[in-house]
Amino acid sequence: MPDDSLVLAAAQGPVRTLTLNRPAALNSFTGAMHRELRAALDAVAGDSSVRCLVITGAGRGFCAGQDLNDAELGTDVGGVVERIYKPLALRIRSMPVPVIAMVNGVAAGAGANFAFGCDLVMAARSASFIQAFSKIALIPDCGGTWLLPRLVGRARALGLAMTGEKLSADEAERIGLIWRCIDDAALAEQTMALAQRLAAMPVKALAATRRVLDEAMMISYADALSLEAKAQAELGAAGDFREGVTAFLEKRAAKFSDR
Ligand code: T3D
Repeated sequence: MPDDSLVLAAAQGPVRTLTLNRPAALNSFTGAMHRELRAALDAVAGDSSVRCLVITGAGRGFCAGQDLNDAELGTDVGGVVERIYKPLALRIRSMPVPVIAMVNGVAAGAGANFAFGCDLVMAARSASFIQAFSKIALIPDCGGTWLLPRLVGRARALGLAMTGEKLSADEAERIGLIWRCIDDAALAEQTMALAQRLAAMPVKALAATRRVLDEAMMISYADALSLEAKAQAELGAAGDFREGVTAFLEKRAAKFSDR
């Protein structure tokens, strides 16, 4: 029987894959899909056996942003952004494991910024990114105003946001907006290889890297150095650090387990 869940979950060892599953509407967000996604993300965060998360879309699209037909969300745009998109963006950014967006097709509006909020974006060569907001008289949300200038600079951020032009995955990689553009046929395999590689790494340190790097962008150089010292104090007292150093000295592969 086909699974009619709006978010599908699959495990491959320590890697969990969540697939947005509304392919007929390019996996655009409805209230119901938001609720399933939030529950699935919370489940991943609470499951210590998961060490890397991959998020992708079913069918030919990744996510076309807000479902513009969804009556549940259509009435109070500001409220929806505050109550639903903000917690989603913050949830992704606070996951205890690395998060990879595997962008299999078009990512538009909040769907594009949802992907950019992930730690690494792997996109199919046929995929594209569209800041579709200006076409419906909105501004970029789901973190777009914060993420875009930091990822590609003000000029490109404004160009993308104002024109709403479609950006190819090739070009997105070239300008540093995403991690890798991959031939379509190799996307799943290469993404899973990366996910398994990250899962074998000290994921607690990787999540701390994301947190400190984000915070460091908003504070002084001296404060960033202090923040690094604080994070290293915590990580240096943890088991993964002892294991990493011991493994190096014993000339063997490290087995990391902290989360
Ligand atoms: O409350 C709030 O609104 C606040 C939150 C705002 C956040 C946002 O994300 S605002 C931005 C919303 N997204 C968009 O404006 C994108 C709209 N979609 C498009 O521009 C195009 O669909 C794409 C460029 C993404 C892809 O174009 P194309 O030609 O490859 O596909 P298509 O034919 O347009 O779409 C395929 C189907 O998906 C189609 O349905 P149909 O005709 O086959 O029954 C289309 O209506 C549906 N679809 C695509 N995007 C959405 C959608 N249905 C509802 N909402 C969508 N966003």
